[in-house]
Amino acid sequence: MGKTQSLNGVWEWQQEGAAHDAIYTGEVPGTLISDMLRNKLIEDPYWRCNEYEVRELMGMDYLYGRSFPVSREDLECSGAELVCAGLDTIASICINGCLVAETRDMHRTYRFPIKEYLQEGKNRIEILFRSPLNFVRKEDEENDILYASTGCIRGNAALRKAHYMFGWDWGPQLPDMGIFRDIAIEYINTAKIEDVHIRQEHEDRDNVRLKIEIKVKQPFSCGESRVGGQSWFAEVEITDPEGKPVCKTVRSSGELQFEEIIKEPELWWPNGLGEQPLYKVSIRLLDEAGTSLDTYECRMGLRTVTVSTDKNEYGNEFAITVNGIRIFTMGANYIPEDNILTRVTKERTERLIEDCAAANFNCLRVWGGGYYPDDYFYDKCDEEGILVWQDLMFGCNVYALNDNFEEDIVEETKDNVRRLRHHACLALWCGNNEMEWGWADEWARLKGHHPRYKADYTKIFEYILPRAIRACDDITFYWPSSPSSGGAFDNPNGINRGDQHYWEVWHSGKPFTEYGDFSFCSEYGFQSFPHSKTIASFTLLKDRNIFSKVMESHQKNPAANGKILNYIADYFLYPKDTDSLAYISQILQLKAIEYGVEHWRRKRGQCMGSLYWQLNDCWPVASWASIDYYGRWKALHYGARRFYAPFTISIGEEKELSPHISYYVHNDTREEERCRTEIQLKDHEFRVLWEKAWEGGLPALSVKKCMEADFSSWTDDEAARSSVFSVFRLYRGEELVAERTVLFVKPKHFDYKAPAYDVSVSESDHSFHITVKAACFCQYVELYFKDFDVIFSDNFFDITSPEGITVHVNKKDFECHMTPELIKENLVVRSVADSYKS
Ligand code: BMA
Repeated sequence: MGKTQSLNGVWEWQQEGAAHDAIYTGEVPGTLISDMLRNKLIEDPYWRCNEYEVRELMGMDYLYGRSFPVSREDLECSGAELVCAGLDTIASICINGCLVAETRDMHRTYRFPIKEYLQEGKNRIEILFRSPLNFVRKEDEENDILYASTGCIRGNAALRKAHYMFGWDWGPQLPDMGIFRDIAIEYINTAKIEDVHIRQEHEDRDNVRLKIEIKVKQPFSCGESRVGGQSWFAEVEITDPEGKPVCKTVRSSGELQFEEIIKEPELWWPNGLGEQPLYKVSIRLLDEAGTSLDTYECRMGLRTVTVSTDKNEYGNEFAITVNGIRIFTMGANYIPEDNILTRVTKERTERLIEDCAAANFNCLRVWGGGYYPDDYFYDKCDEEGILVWQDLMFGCNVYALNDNFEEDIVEETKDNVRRLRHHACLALWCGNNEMEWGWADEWARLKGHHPRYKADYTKIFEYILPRAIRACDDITFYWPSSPSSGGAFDNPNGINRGDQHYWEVWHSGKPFTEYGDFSFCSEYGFQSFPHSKTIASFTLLKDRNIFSKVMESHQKNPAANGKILNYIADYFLYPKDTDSLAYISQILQLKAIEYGVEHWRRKRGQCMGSLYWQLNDCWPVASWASIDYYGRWKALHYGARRFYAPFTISIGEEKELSPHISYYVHNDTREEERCRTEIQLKDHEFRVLWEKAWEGGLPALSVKKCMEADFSSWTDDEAARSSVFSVFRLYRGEELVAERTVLFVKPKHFDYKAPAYDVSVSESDHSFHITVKAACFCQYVELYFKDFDVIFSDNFFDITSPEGITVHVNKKDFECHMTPELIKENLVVRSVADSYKS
């Protein structure tokens, strides 16, 4: 192909039109806010209320520049392209004083021919970033669109920049800017691989046919196509997951379509349903003499994925179908991991996805109000078996279609579809977040808009973008919006077709016992405060009251603090301090989501998926996330590990607090399971009052009601009702697989005793084992370390017997050498009773 000259590294930058002429250094890839922080020009925007001051700095223009050398040989190339993998967002690019291009879309990869601007010796590139804040403010003044999502600056829909950067109901208004991905010059001397498209055809169980199409770019001046010229060969090599060669084929120019059969394929499965074997496809482009001109490599998981919308007895199912098997989708919605993009790293993203797999997720929805994640996000999802529901980057906005907008959205979609289409994890493309629903149900804030915008909606999401996708990926399922019943404003959030967003619990304040029957709940959620340690990261001691200015600023849903208190009033006693309030809010969040998930899993068949809102945070904040900004698992994430376990149990009350209980076993694996379950009724000092057991087989991909019980003879008595509980256990052989408990009164009326916890710690080669015992029944026992952040094998658990619970911690989770004594010293244990008793 030729040489690639990276322009990453140190750049200079300055504010345009500033009263001073200070020039600072910056790091590329990077962002303005990161560079301001590095130069100590601002304080951290996440600290207290710094957000607003830093936001206003985004109301200026900034010039970035650097010099770079070009040699005589470089100039002898037949073409040179400037390749920008991510420019955020409104940028004018000049080389040696000449305007090369202007950009306005952070989701695109730009390639500009630049040979004519280059000179031998020293060259200078300058990129002027115009203020995104001014752009959207001006747009808002000039256009007739009145809608923006809660917390988001109006006018943002007109700019192809991640919407959340302008604020959301969980995110700050910090529309940063800069060269946030690689920037380089490619000198083209010889033919190069321009594009590779691989399709899988699963003929039968024993054969997968890979159809590989290679597009080669000729070494003529960029943009020109000329027939003839050099001849070349392409070599395709496929290796199996163990690295052994499966096949190697060479073809000459003119016939760059390969078909390879992989015999006895090792299939890729989502997490919980099988392994994730990855084959490797390597392509080399060679000249006649056998010299390598260019290479391409990708990993492939062999699988089919589609979404079944077949009719069923309720309406139409919505079931992600992998290798012909309809799976019950379990996961959450992913939002961008930060407002300051330099803080998103491969390590941090990989850890987040490992945390999803550890909590038994098999899917993430990449929500449309952000930006397309980096390749390493999808690589990790391939490895961990996390299917990706990929929204296109549109959400909660009114879009005006014009020529520039159309060009950008088509090109950005093609760029990203080409980049992502080979990933095993890719399950479906989805047009946008909630806009079909908004138009169809005439959301109050959409009323009064000119009808052209509704027509533009249809053109964009039901014609222009599906066509752009199909041009690059004719296999992956396309869904016009979320929620949707298939498009055309046909009852998008209808409960028995397509997917649903259910926000009556939370936004409408309904109790979580209201979770009804859905075909696939792709959004529903419940807020909580992050752990006190996270609160401490953005507050002074005096701020730590949820109604303080600082705390309210880190709570972007205006009605939320009141809602949390309301729901607490329903279930728990008034917490004694802010720390306990945060703890109780997390338990409520866990209870709320668990209630929904367990209900839908019991309705397996009618319902085929749950993706709760939301997995993560982009800054330290009170939100719907199950993992906070610093990667700390909230109670919900530990809960998810239990309620998303493929093989597990659940307790179904006839109605909340009823003594008539049904007990269920769930098997979402592909193997039949043999198991034993037992129910006990106990008092709070662990005395067994009644018990029953069941043993049997459970077919793959099924749910079964294994027992029922009527506890009314105990619970009729007022005093007994508030001191007995039922525990339900699942065993595989001798192994205790899962345990659930149920009360017959709300926790605020239960007669908890505040115990002295008996903690003992032992160690083995790689782990510490912490046993917590108590003399009485304890609920939602939380363990945390004052000075360390670790993931416990279980947390927010109940103690239901004198043996207590033993949890494990990986030694490598600690940054320093630990001993069982130090563990004991640093560990904090608390449960519900401690939240109100001092
Ligand atoms: C959903 C999302 C987001 C929002 C969340 C919580 O509908 O799509 O717009 O953050 O609700 O309100």
